[in-house]
Amino acid sequence: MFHRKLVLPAIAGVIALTGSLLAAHSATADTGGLKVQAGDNPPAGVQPVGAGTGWNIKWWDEFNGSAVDWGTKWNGNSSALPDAGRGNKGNQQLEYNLDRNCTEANGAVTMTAKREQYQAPSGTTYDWTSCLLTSTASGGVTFKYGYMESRAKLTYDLRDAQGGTVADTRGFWPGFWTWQASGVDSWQETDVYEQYSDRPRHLYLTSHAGAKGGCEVDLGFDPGADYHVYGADISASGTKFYIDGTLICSVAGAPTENTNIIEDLYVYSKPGFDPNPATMSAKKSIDYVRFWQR
Ligand SMILES: [Ca+2]
Repeated sequence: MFHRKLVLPAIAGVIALTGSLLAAHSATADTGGLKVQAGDNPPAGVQPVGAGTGWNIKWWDEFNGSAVDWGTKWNGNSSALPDAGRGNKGNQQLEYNLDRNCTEANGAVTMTAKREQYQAPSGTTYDWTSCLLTSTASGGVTFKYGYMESRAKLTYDLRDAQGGTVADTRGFWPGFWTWQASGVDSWQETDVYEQYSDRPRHLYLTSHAGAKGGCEVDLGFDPGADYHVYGADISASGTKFYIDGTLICSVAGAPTENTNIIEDLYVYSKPGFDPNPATMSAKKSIDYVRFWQR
């Protein structure tokens, strides 16, 4: 989740996920809609979408409760952000991440980015708040290899001060990624997806670890219109990126040290790509996060 000026050199090419490619994979394509289920457990024996079988689920959050599992599964601060783990203006981020901006209800956790002045304990003032989830809590998950998957609806529901819809979607930078675990002193990062919402259908899938590598994809759907499944098979021999069960690209990059999962909804500060002056809020919702190993 470093801004795209740093991401571009690792890009292998742009892949168009066209209608015909989606049709060819219709057996595994996600059909949308929030699939609310009883309890906080995934379906028995559930496998990653489209990434083979033989996986054992090791950790999950189905977000089917009434509050985020702060301190048990998740923490709201990460060592990736130098201002108390919650702000990182040096990385073109406008937001300070507060737990209160993550809410869990109706089978999903929703992150809300809000245009509001907030003074951090450091004294730095931010113009936006948002929130992040990272799996560093005592009942979280730390790993080097495995399959991580999230079913989510990316930047959506942009609103102005009167509560009206804002058509200009720019200014948001949601991601689902990993970051080096506590005590690891080397760059270990896998970005299962990054979206810059000025081009909402264009995602960046990147390994910043080991041999590195990544690709860009033009989706055949609007990822803010409904839920879709984003996953990565991270192994010693490389990383494979999947969307709705379709293998998008394989790269040689793979971590060499332990990592934790992060979900976020950053607010992007690059001039011309920052939020429309009318935009007061935006959302991202997550149906679940699941992690498997073989
Ligand atoms: Ca759910």
